[in-house]
Amino acid sequence: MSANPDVCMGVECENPVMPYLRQERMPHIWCPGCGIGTTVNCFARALTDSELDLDKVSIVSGIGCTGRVAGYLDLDSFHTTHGRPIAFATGLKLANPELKVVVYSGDGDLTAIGGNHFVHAARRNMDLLVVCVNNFTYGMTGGQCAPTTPLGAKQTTMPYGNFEQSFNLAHLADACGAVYVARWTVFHVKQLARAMKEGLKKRGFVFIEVMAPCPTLFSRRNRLGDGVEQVKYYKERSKINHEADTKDVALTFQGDITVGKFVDRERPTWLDGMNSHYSDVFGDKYKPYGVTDGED
Ligand SMILES: Cc1ncc(C[n+]2csc(CCOP(=O)(O)OP(=O)(O)O)c2C)c(N)n1
Ligand code: SF4
Repeated sequence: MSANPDVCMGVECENPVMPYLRQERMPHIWCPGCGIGTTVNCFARALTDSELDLDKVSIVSGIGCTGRVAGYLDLDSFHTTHGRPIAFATGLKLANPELKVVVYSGDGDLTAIGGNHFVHAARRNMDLLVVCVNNFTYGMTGGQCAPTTPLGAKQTTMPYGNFEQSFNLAHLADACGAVYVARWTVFHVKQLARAMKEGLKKRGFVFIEVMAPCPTLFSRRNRLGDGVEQVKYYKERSKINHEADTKDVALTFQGDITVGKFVDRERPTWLDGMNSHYSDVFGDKYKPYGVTDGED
């Protein structure tokens, strides 16, 4: 019997997510109603469904509330410095191409301080699955304005409403060359788990944006209610459109939300490009590096 059984209608059953968590790290730091935990649940289900050898899956986070994910998952986990998870993950992948390397971090970590690494890893088609929990704010440090904060939303550093243009992350990833780009919310748990599974299986730079509530900071400052209210908003205002052009899916403050798998294409990964280039230059003298990289 499991050490952590749930009781459901009088029957003890193990929560399927438990084996993926480091029990000794519980309780977690996330606030009630925070959306990050829901994304972790989806990711654990995706790991099960992917049937990958977990000894060959690594997870890398930066700093932030979302950055805690790596520390809670019972994988080879790396909790790196703010803005650097993609740089770290790139090194990890190139040192050991057999690994499936997942970057799991917040919108600030990945696209503010880490924005440079983000655009170049997408351009190079580095073989990484990047999951970005977008709560439109810097949660861990008290709710400052992020590159994703929609126009008009209030933040500690924008008390009269944000006047800066925000990033459309899906379009950014697409324009830089990501081979897979999807957006879901924490209301869309089935679709999110499926996207994560696809992302785990796909070679190249995969970007999955997940809209998630930060009730403690973003919602409170903007008087949007608790986490459940935000999930209701996601439910009511989301429209699935897999065909959408990413330039048309920008998010606005409490406006309509386009979700779906926007991009799914093939392009040589960075390692593919290097191997093919040096094979052309050096012929048989060159031994391709990491050729079993990511094969199912
Ligand atoms: C070099 C550096 N600059 C700033 C910080 C402070 N800091 C820690 S987390 C964070 C922002 C986190 O926001 P986000 O990545 O959106 O994650 P969230 O907490 O919302 O999940 C900042 C600015 C830091 N730790 N290191
Ligand atoms: S501050 Fe916001 S993002 Fe951080 S744990 Fe709390 S609700 Fe989640």
